[in-house]
Amino acid sequence: MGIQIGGQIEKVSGKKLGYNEFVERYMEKNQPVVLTGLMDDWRACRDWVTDDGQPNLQFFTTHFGKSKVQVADCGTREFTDQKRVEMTVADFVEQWLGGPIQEHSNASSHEAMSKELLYLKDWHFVKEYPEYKAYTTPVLFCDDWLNMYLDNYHMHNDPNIYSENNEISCSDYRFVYMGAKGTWTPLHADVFRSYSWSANVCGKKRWLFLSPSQSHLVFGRNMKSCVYNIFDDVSETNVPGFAKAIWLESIQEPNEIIFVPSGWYHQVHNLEDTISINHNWFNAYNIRWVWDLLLRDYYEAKEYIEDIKDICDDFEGLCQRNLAANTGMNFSDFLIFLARFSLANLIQLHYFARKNGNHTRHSSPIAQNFTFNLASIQKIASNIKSMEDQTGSHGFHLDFREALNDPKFFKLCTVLGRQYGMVHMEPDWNCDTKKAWLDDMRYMEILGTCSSEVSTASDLVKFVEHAVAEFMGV
Ligand SMILES: O=C(O)CCC(=O)C(=O)O
Repeated sequence: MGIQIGGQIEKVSGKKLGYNEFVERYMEKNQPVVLTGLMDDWRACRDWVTDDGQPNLQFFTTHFGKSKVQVADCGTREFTDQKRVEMTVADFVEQWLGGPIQEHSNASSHEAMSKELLYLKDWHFVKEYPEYKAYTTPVLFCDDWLNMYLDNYHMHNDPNIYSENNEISCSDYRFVYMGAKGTWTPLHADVFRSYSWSANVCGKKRWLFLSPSQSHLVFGRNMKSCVYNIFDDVSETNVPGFAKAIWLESIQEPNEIIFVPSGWYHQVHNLEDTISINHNWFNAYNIRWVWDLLLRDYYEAKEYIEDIKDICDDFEGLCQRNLAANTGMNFSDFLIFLARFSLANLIQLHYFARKNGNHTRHSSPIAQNFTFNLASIQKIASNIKSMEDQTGSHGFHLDFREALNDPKFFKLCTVLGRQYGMVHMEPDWNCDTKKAWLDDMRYMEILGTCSSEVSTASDLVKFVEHAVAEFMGV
């Protein structure tokens, strides 16, 4: 029996959709949408596509042929994902052009037919070729805390976990995907339960989505193993709810961008030879999802080693190390990220108030956004604090005064200002130099009136509360 499709994802003109409307209708409500008309001037759409709309594979070999990339063998499962191999782009293109020609009209026999179909995935193209400027991120997706942060800091720093491999794979979440007709991505929800957007430079994709309220229906009885391929003959005994799941579908055409909300499980099939660009990101609207996943993964990591608890010197430490290895960050990483980000928002807000007058902060969308960010961080930090009885407290250390002298932090602040300037169409609102920043910060009473060091969730809550009270008149 096939899957039940309940409807199609809405398609909307991205040119006509204002930022606030995108927030209200899709980000805040966590609903998927396909946006058209946002890729008109992308260099990728010219350079990477032949006149007849096919991937210009020769261009990749000539210009990026030496890049080492991860390639999934779509016919071979390895644990919860497809088997991956590393190869150069030139070798990938050669195999694609020389590979077997296969027809895929019936998705139900997909696995048998997709043997040796190679799919280049998760290519950190922007990191590798920053000068090339293949595309500009649409403004609707610019409120991106994840990539802003990773451009300056690592999410996790433990040298025991932090391998060279990790260095590349965790450097950012901006990717290029390339695959022939028939390549596909198994059912999953995105990393950190982030949002993602995926843009078709050429080719066509079929997306199948399951809303988070139904995600339990694709898990086995123990809620641990997720269905791999929804077109397989999924056993009623192993996954009792599967037949009840109602899927949403989208056929994504070239030059269309799909917005994938947090926690929506999805499976994706390339219906034609396809190149796509995608980003994962999170911000104040979905940061709650990131924390919920982290907490769930923490309990799972703990349960997994429960039997060695009594013989373990530092059981909590081991849980946190395993959490970082499995999820990509642990509680301290998350807290330090939140602390840096709250300071950056606070500085921007303070700077805004000094430049434009305190009275403008309620009417300005940009100031409202910084305020909203701080409020969302405060909520999450309070939640982490309230869990500390169960999870223990998680040592991290951030000295705000030291951060102010750190060039990486300056960059984070500056990029934050620039991004929100773009999002709210005030591109020039923040064009001051580093010197001006420093002068401004000297007046930051906040660092004088409450401790400038944070090392627990409680410290962070206090700091943000104090900041909110000081600058927002709350
Ligand atoms: O395009 C694909 O094959 C998968 C993309 C995806 O899962 C995503 O962007 O979240």
